[in-house]
Amino acid sequence: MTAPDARRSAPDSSAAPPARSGPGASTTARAAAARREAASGPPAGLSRERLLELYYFMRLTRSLEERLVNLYRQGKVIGGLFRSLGQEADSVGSACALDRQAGDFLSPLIRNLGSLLVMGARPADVLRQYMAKATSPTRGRELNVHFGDLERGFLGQISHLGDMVPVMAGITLTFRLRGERRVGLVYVGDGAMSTGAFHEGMNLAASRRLPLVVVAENNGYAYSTRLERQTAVARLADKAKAYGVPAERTDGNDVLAVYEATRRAVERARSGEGVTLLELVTYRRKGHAEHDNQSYVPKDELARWERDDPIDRYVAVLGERGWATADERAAADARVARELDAAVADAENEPLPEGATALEAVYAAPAAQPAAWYREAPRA
Ligand SMILES: Cc1ncc(C[n+]2csc(CCOP(=O)(O)OP(=O)(O)O)c2C)c(N)n1
Ligand SMILES: [Mg+2]
Repeated sequence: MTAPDARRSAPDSSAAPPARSGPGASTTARAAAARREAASGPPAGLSRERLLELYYFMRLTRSLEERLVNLYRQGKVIGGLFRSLGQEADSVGSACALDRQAGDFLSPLIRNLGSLLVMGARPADVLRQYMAKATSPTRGRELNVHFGDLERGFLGQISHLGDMVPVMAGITLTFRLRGERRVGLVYVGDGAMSTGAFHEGMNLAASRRLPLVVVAENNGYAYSTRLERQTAVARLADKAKAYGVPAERTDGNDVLAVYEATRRAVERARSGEGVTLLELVTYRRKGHAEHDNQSYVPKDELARWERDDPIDRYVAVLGERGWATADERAAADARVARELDAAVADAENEPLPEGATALEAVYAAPAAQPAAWYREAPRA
């Protein structure tokens, strides 16, 4: 077993970031990193504008979540608040590898705000959703991230862990049956990979060679449960063998590595070669949600991963390679601040739904059957 794997699977709470392009990365990922190093050019398909866009979306994701934390502390966020601090490269790098023009489609989880933004979700809508405003995509009927936008290419998730894998198997089967060359991408957490639904979905998608990319986000925890306490498999990519599909294991805090690995998987899917399981090794730097104080997380582990921050790492790469100037980055930061100032001002001032509308667009109207779960008001 390689050193980083040994650290990640040790029962002594000493999970550490994987060595960059080191033994924890797959052979293909290492070769790609070496090629990039040698050529000193950006990965295939990435212009300077696109490289800067990756930075913009990671910054937007982090800043939007910071605005949400402020609103949460003011009591303006109605439900739970889920952070993706430290996982921005995972969401942004993978979603950017899809081809939106071709109609590629993704299924996000609670920690994929970055993916939603890449697909075109508007920050104001995310804020409205968290504040349960009447103007939110679900018109105040849901309190955070369970909303979809079929035109922009993302599905409204359901909370049941693992269930989006069979759902996306079904959606990509539809692409196949209609003769469309579209690709689906589904995210699944390390915890969700231990569900029956994950297994059934993987098996279906693999046996039918569906055009699906399965992104396993190994962030070390499921709620307060460490990885090694809920699965005996140290490298989640190894689970691919059970389904007969190829896998790649990549440093999830390196946005370019994530982008490249996802692109390879998307190309395989589009050319009819079927499913790829992509393990992104990253870390959940906050608790499960804002209400969780992470008391079960060793402080030194957290400190080590803070030093592996995906945005800091990308800023260093952009500077060293001369791919973006400090001025260009500052302009992207200013754009993020400007857009979020406007989005927060809009969303905060909008109304909550009227109580009398609570049942609208929830049940069929007129009801097919009388509702058995609430009593009609007594008639006068
Ligand atoms: C089938 C099922 N069991 C339990 C839960 C409760 N639950 C919600 S999120 C979560 C942890 C998820 O961990 P992981 O899949 O690793 O994703 P992460 O939160 O780390 O991104 C649990 C146990 C659920 N939603 N569905
Ligand atoms: Mg997890």
